[in-house]
Amino acid sequence: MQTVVLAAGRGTRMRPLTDRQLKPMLPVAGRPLVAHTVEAAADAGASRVVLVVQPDDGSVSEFFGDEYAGVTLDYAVQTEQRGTADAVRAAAPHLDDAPFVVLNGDALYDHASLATLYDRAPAVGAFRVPDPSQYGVLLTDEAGERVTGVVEKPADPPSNLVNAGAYALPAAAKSWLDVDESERGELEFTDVLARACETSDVRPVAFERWLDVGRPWELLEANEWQLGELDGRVDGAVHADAELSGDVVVADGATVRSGVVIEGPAYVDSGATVGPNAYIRGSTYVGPEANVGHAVEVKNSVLMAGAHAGHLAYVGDSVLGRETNLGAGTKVANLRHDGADVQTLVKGDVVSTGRRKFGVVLGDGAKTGINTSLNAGVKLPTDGATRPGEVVLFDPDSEKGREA
Ligand code: TTP
Repeated sequence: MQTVVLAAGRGTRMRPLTDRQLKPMLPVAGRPLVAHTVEAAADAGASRVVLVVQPDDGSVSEFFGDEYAGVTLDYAVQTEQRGTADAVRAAAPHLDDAPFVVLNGDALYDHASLATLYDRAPAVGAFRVPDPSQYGVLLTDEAGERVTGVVEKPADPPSNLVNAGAYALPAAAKSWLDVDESERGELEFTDVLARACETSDVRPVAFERWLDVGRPWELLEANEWQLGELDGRVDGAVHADAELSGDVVVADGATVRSGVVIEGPAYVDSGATVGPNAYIRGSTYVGPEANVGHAVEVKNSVLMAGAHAGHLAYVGDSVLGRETNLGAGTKVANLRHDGADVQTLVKGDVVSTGRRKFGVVLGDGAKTGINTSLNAGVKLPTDGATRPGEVVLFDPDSEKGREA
């Protein structure tokens, strides 16, 4: 079935990581987040994919070209980020007069569940979460076999089945895309779904696994998921006395020096260097040209392209943006003494990450002075810097960060 993948969002909740990179292009286990969406679609039965992209961005088309994972790709430009219905409207001229699937390009889907969605059209992907109040919650008939609507962020959720941003709709839905602005000022695809529910029996397809990647710790979770599915392979240079265990990928052009211990799952991407005497463990991605140097321990973290932790550092449960640099002796806290889940700021609000272990987020180009200590949940802005010996307890420039 022809499939629209939405990749033109602003990614404001993912800041500062999205200041210079598009959210769909953030790395997940060695390729962009949206590549996982396209692969899932291809596996599930997409005949052709229309990617909706931002006007001045070539990064998506540069990565994919006109064929990927065995499917042909087309690009539709959404000129202004007015909402998901508007994004699909941009794709409409590229669609044949036939049923189509719409997928958010910033989520991970399990392939088998997605295949069920394709088979059962008209249908909407659903996922059970413990606290649905922050999601669009699906309303169904009593038997749970037909979707009757969606309520956004309900105070009193009618069920714990949330909208997974995956829709298989009839051809007629192409003419329902002129929706009114919602309360939050967007043109929402859920209004198109509501119309589909009025005119046909839209089935909920419960996904076994699904992850919406909207906030920085969800990028860690996406990497945890996808690194966990890797088969180890060594294409790069690994010193004879380095110890690799579990599934570890050392890509072509990567170097693992002497005395290094890597406990997989882990991925050391092309051009990256690790060691000598470094320790990498637990779902860690070391991006292209990144460096993990002598006496550096990295646990469960994402180091994007060109990130450097050269000497004597600890990085746990953290995301380091591109071309970041940690001065010698930089330490990251990733656990609160009271054992509570780590909180962080998202668009100025204090939010729980739902994780007992969460470290820091560094925007592209951020640098720490030697012996910097970074508290759990701290974010350094794009190109931000700390002084030598600085202790960063709260997000810089944010009084509210103190509450976290
Ligand atoms: P959202 O996650 O709702 O929006 P976003 O990605 O812009 O992130 P944030 O809320 O943090 O600013 O979007 C869901 C999907 O739809 C996602 O894959 C991006 C895509 N999208 C578009 O393609 N165009 C749009 O105008 C919007 C709002 C979203």
